[in-house]
Amino acid sequence: MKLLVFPHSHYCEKARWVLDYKNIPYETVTIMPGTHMFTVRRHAKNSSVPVLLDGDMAIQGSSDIINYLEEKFPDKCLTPKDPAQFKTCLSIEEQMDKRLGVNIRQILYAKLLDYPSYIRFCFTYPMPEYKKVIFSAMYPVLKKKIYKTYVKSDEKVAEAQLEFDEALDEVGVIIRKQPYLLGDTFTRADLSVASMLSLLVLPKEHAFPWGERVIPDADIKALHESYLDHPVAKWALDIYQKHR
Ligand SMILES: N[C@@H](CCC(=O)N[C@@H](CS)C(=O)NCC(=O)O)C(=O)O
Repeated sequence: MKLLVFPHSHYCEKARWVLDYKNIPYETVTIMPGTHMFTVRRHAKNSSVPVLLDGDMAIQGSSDIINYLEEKFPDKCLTPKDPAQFKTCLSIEEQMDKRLGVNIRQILYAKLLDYPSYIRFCFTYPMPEYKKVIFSAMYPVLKKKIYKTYVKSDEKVAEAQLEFDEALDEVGVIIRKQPYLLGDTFTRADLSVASMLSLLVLPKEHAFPWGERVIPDADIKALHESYLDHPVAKWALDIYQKHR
């Protein structure tokens, strides 16, 4: 199996975590942003990663990848069997992929796009030097594209910040009463929420070496630090430590 990824992407992290959790052998294929569209569209409908390639099959999207892996490798199951729990679990995953995942990407890109060497490290971390040079040459165009697609405007970033905080607090209410989002058992809902927060809490167990890179700006560092005492940030780090 092969997993097409951007190394730092939280959706890619979610898919990779499931593969690792279930001890499934696979190869990670890091693809170049920009030209990734051609690579990904050779296999799948949209241009987004993660995409899992298994023989002739291409599965796109982190949740569909989990569904596929749960069916093919039922050991170490991450999806509740009980119908009510199943519904709640998938609903948390779907909602938080958007309310935490989409919003944190928007908030961070709004600040990080002014730091090309940091962005280059995130996208090209395991690539050969010549690809890093190509990335730098493409960056002015990529920056505009990323801004237009994910950041949009200062007003939208302010809205994203409010939505993100609200979603984080909702997760906080659940985990105040119990160790995992569905009670006493680790499920794909926990794995998804912790993955969505990986960009914020920078866990050391993550496949991408956050620690090798100093956060490029005091303002961004302050943003990360302002969340470190949030119970959900602490919980996410704990989930990483126990299950990643
Ligand atoms: N809902 C999707 C979201 C995937 C996604 O947004 N991927 C981004 C990277 S974080 C991407 O590939 N962007 C480039 C593109 O869409 O062409 C999932 O869960 O996999």
